[in-house]
Amino acid sequence: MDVQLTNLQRLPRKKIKQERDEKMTEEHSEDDEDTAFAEFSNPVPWQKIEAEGLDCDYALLFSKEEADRLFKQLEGEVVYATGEESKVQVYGKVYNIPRKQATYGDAGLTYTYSGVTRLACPWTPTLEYIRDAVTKTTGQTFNFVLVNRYKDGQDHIGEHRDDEKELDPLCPIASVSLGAARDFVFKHRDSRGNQSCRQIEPVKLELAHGSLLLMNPPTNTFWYHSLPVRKKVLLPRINLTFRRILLDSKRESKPKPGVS
Ligand SMILES: O=C(O)CCC(=O)C(=O)O
Repeated sequence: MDVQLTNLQRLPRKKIKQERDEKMTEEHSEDDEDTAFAEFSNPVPWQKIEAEGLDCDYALLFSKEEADRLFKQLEGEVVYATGEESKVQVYGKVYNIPRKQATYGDAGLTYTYSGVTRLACPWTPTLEYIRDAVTKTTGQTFNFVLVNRYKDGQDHIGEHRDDEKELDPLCPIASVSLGAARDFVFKHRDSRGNQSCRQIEPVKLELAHGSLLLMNPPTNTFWYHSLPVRKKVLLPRINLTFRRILLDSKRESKPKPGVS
């Protein structure tokens, strides 16, 4: 299924939040009212993308001019992992990754994926600015971001799910794209590879410069995602996936979204 990103909708959760804000204004002063509405100072038109167990929202968050500026600033600010730090482990074997990666976030946070544990570097001003823009638009807060830089269409990321135990299962993963537009493919876990037990159409999107894709629960339980090789893409792209990592005390009792 190729999703045409033309049919614009508003996020249902935003309406709920606005209703809550209306209630708050009955009880609080005018100053509080301003603060409550400032939270949603960046309304955007959303496209809903749904399939069995897949729930995403897509929008253009930044204008071309602003996205150009943010891309340039990130090129000057983000320090990518090198050497041993830039490798991952799959079934005990160490691999170079076909892109560059960096991790930023709140002090002391770590994130373990593909057999490696990464410590968050302190937020840069631009990452903080983008994180806050995502929060203003979605009402969700994030304490960590994984940065992936693809130098051109040869760089890619294979099929995987973002379902690590330290992620808050109730928080969407917010994916901001800057630079070259790239295809992005979701595949249902039951319809992958030789052992697939069902035929479920993949969901294919193109992630534009300045866009925001929200992967809401339980998407990452049922669907793998990837950014395939596209040899015709000659320009770089930076992707930021904002996440909420559970603090140690909350990790033990993690409920699984969509699984009863
Ligand atoms: O670059 C992208 O759009 C995908 C990144 C991704 O899959 C991830 O950070 O888990």
